[in-house]
Amino acid sequence: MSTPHPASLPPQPAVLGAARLRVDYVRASLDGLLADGRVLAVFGFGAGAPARHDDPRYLRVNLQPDGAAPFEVWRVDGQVSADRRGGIATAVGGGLAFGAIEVDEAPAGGIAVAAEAAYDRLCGWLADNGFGHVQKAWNYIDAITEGDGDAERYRQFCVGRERGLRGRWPRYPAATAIGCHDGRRVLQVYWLAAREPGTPLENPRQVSAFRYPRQYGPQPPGFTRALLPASPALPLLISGTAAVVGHASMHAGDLAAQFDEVFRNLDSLLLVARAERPGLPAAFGADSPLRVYVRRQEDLPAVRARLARHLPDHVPRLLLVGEVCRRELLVEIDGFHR
Ligand code: 3EB
Repeated sequence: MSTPHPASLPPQPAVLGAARLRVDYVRASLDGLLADGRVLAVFGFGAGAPARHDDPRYLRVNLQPDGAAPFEVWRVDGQVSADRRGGIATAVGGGLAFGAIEVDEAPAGGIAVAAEAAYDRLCGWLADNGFGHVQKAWNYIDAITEGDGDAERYRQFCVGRERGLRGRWPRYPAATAIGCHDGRRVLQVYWLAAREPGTPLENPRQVSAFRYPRQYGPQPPGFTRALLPASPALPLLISGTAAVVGHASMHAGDLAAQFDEVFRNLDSLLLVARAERPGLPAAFGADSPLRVYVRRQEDLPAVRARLARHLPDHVPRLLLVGEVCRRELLVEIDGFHR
């Protein structure tokens, strides 16, 4: 086939040149991974992972993995340029942006003020850099359920997050909020942003989190259950999904029953996503890397066994010890799907 003169080319289908993202769990050297100019971000997990790297694309999440964890690697279609300034680490490439910020709670004056500062600065960076649309935000919060009633740290985080946004986001992104126990009292937020808005998805089995009733705190959590990016080459971004039906926690203390409920929620979410994008596979597969957050370390063997019943072996999964933001919830799953 001869190559037509560029001027005679028909308008390109939207998928050409559209942002792409590949997410993999990889066992390799960190320096080796970062040598790839198309890597947007690399995550290490727990005390066994390097605490930091000069390269702004590396971030350690302080959650203990189940055994020796691989790195989670995000790759894009295009050269990535990374930067660290004013305490925000960022990487831009292939039409996407990764960013991470850590805010020390003590000088900030507590978790609410730290969350407000983190989200205010996140919004500022996005506005300055033309990435108007956060697709997903991950939030890691020390001692997330400490404090009673409205003083609980997660509820205060929700208050601060909303204040920091100052109404600047037309719609909520997908999100994860998980507790760690590293004692640092440093709020860690990172995000994936695009230039185009995506489609927020809600789960018909669950009350939208941003409509949770007052009993869960003064500020309903600002997130959507999943976000379908505009580019069909980007995966569905699934928020942290726990055993919440309606707005209630189900099966308090019963790990197996909570697990089944989480998978009913995920199945329901996939149905909604497939109604929007019929090309999405009906079941999780090799391109659906999932993170499984488990409250109690001693539950890990049971979680491994439970996962084997719900997922075929080729679905990549990473088990991390982390606390769901309601004390009675033992497990939460988030991830990507395409
Ligand atoms: C829930 O369904 C579980 O505050 O950003 C999941 C995902 C949860 C994200 C957040 C909270 C958040 O309410 C908790």
